[in-house]
Amino acid sequence: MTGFKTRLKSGGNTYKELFKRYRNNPILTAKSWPYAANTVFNPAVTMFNGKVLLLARVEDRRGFSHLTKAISDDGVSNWQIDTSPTLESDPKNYPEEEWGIEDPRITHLEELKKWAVTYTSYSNAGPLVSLALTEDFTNFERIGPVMAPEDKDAALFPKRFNGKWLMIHRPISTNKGPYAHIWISGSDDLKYWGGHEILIKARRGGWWDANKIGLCTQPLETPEGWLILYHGVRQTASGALYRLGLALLDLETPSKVLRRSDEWVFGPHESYERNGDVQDVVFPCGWILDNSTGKIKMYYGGADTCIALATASLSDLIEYIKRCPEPKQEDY
Ligand code: BMA
Repeated sequence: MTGFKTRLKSGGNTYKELFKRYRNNPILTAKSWPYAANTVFNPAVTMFNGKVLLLARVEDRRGFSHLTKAISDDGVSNWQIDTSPTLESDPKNYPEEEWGIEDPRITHLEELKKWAVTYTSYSNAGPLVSLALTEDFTNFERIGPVMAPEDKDAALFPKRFNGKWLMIHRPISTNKGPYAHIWISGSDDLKYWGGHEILIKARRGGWWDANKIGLCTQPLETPEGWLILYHGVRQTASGALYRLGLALLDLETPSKVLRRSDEWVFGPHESYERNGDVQDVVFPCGWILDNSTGKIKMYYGGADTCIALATASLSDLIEYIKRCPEPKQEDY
C-alpha cells in the first residue's frame, strides 16, 4: 500500500515513456498554412536534399483532402510550405480519387532513385491504396490504384527482396468481422501486386489492438530487423481510441514477425491529441532516423486536426521490442 501511495506521489506512472513529445507541440496547424484549410494532419516524412520534408494531409471545408509539402532544416521550425496543394486528387484521370487523397507514406527507392508515395484514394467504392513516384516532390508520376477497396495504411520497403518489391497494407475483411489485419504483398513492377499474406493480426477481445490495426510509418531498417510502428483502434463508449504499438520483422524475410509489443507505447494524452475534429487520435505516417545521434523523429496527426512531433532513441525502441514476446498467431 505504501509503495502504491509513493508511486502516486511521484507521478504514479511506472511505465517508461519511449517517445517524448516535443515541448512546443503542435508544430503545425491550419493557422500556419499559407492558404485556407480546415485541418492539417497525418504527415508522411522523408529526408530530401538534407532537409526534413513533410507531406501533410490537408482537409478543406468540403471534407476532401489533398497533400502539401512543408520543408524545414531542423524538422521543428521555419517550415517552408507550398502555397498551393502539392499533390491534388485528379478525379478526371483517376476516378478513384473522387473524394480526395489522404494519409501518405513515403519510402525512398534506392534502385530507382525515386521516392514512392503511397496514399489513400477516397473512391466512391471506399478507400483504396494508390501509388505515385517522384524525384522532386513537385512532379508526380502516378502508378495509380494498386489495392482494391477497402484498403489503406500502405508503405513500401525501400528495396527488393528476391527480386520483388514488398508493400505493407491494411485491407478490411468482413468475414466473421469486420476485422482489419495488416497484410504484406509483392510485385515485380510496382503496379501489379500479389502473393498476399497476413503479416500482423488484429487481436480480439479486450486487447488495445483488438479487431482493427494498421501500419503507421514506413518500415525502418535497423541491424536487428525492420522496425514497424502500427496503430490499434479500440472501440470505447466515447468512440475510437487510436494508440500505437511496435513490431520487428526479419531483415531478410520481412514477412516473418520476430517480435510484437503486447502493450501500446504511445497514445492520446495531451489536449491537441484528445480534442479536435476526431477526438483521441494519434496518427503517425512517417518517421526519420538521424544516424549520427540515433534519434528518431516521429511526426503524427493529433485528433485529425494538427501536426505534432515526438522523439525516441532507436536503441531504446530496439531494447524494448527485443524484450517483447515472439508472436504466436494462433493465440490471437
Ligand atoms: C482512419 C483514417 C485516418 C484518421 C483516423 C482517425 O480511418 O481515416 O486518416 O486519422 O481514421 O479519424
